[in-house]
Amino acid sequence: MSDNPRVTQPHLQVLGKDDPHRPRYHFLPPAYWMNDPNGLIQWRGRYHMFYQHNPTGAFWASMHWGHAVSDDLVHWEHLPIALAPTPGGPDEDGCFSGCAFDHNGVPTIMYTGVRGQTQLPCLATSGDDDLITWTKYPGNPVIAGPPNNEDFIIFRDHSVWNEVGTWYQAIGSGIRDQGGTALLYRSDDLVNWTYLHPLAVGDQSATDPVWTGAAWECPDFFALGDRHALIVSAWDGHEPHTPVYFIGEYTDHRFIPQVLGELDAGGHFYAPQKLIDAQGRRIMFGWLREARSGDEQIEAGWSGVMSLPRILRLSPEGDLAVTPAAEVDALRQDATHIAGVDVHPDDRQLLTDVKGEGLEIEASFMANDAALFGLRVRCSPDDDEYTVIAYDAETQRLIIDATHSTLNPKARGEIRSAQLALDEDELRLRIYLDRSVLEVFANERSCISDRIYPERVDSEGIEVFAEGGSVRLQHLTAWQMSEITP
Ligand code: DQQ
Repeated sequence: MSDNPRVTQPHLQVLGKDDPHRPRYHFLPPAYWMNDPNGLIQWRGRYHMFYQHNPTGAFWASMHWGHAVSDDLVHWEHLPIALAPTPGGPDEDGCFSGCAFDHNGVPTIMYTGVRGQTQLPCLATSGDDDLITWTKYPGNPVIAGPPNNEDFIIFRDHSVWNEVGTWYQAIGSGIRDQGGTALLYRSDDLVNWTYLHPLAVGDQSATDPVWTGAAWECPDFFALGDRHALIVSAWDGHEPHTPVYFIGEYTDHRFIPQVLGELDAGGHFYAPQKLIDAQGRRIMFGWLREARSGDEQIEAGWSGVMSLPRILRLSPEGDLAVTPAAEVDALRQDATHIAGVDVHPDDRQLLTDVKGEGLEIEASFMANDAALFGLRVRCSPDDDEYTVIAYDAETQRLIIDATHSTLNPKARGEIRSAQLALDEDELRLRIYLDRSVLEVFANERSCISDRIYPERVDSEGIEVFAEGGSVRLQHLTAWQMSEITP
């Protein structure tokens, strides 16, 4: 049964070209809705990205798998939709999230087929090296239902791996009144699966250092240095909450988490997934959710953006280190360098040589005695609009304050923060501004992403500021970034 869905492609027509908020160097489909990255895989040297996609409008419905391919993780070519619901099949109401892997040279996908209220694991394979054509396994679903020894509240999304010839998969779930879980299964052939036990279980009554949710969506389990990492998207029972990571020991097919943290504290990065490339890099993408109203998204004709590729490493302290992939540097164009700016207590300075809506900014601060310091970006000349990227020395938190990012009352902005201890009082920032996208990486460790929708065309300024003491901006380089789409 060949199910390659040559459904009408929105891919020929780009929608929202005149929308000032449509990103230019982050990946998104030509039109309509996108959410989770799916099936990330390097195949025959090329990076493939599939993604949750509604090809009928810029709203969540009728999940298909969109598809794009890249040689460098940054420039993408749009390809036909890879998976579409099959009428009368176990995925007739949607092809939800999943992963891709190599089964003896055959590209294979495990995804969640949705039919009515039922969400079950389904398999598909591709016969071509461009991963264009996919055939669904006629015996789908390959697991008939969740285990019945507990009250599980969801059963979807897949992480599949091989251990010396045996297949394992973790499926996202939650144990009612207890917390999120990833259910571990084993198989010799990908078709017959035996349930083993929960790989790990969260505690929904605990909030420190981060709440891990009522259920876990999109589990991703993999070796990281000499440990293992489990990434899950904490779901609150109704909607996305936050992606979290656990690092720990994996022995006897049980995972014992030792470290828990938030992957991105901005509240708009969700459902991340990693791929492992030929260099052994763990490269993660996540869905950057919109923050403006549903009506505005539909009117714009597009919704949802993919984050830049992020490299995951184990830090020397045994924590997760996150940095942008080096390939992103290829987008840098004209550079402006600023060296040695002393900012006096409660002062703010406009960096007159730097402005824009499509920038990378690399900055290093020496904290001195300021209580709060950092940059303001996308500033209008008269303070109508601005977004603050700050470090609070007392609480040791990196902050994004988007409460003044737009004059549009329907594009909400919030204050979000992440724990960050400085190394020898130095704050190193890498900031990616791409119209409505803001991604901030700090000290090669923390990450906060946000969505901002400034209304004014002159909201392009960059300022440096200090409150309650002074700070030294040791150096700052800003690059105009080139577009990735024609
Ligand atoms: N999105 C998919 C689900 C997943 C959720 C549906 C996470 O498979 O649990 O679009 O954003």
